[in-house]
Amino acid sequence: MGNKQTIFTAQQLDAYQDCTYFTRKEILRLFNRYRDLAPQLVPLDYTNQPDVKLPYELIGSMPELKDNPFRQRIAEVFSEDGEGNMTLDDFLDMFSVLSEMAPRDLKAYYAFKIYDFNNDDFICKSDLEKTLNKLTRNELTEEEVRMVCEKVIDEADLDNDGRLSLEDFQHMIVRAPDFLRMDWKYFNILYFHLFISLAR
Ligand SMILES: [Ca+2]
Ligand SMILES: [Ca+2]
Repeated sequence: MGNKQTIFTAQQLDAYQDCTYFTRKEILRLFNRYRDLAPQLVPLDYTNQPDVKLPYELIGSMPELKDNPFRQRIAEVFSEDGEGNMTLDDFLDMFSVLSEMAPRDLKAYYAFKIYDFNNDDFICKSDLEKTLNKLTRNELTEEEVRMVCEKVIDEADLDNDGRLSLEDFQHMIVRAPDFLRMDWKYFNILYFHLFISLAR
């Protein structure tokens, strides 16, 4: 077979290994998954860094994302264009942060960004309401959502400015040891339990 690895240069693969939690083999496997989403768009040669982006519709249809109520938001946060359309680098970043190997602080940082819907670096009441509505798939009444959000802010807002900074958020998730395991599957479930336990 010879050297079938002509997709990336050795330097490119080293760089991907340095900025993700993946081995070369895993990086190549993810490249293949990325390419399988649109073989007509993604070349087999990345050595000259082609300017390729896959549309959100393809990314959001992947098994890891398709049932996740936050799929669009996750793709937005990890995409350089902020609209969920992903380059290969964006794609590898997303899988890396949501992999088992990524440290808790990094997961917390991205979780914070995902729940900060209006990108103002704070999770405020309207962000929380959106989050909760997505988590419960609109099964709670407006009044229930409002109560839970108020309690969460009440509990977690350490500096009493009525919203959660990244620091408030990090303190909050320290109480949820399972947060470390946050990956595709646990991502929503844990956050939901955290919400409910804080609201009690
Ligand atoms: Ca916000
Ligand atoms: Ca605060």
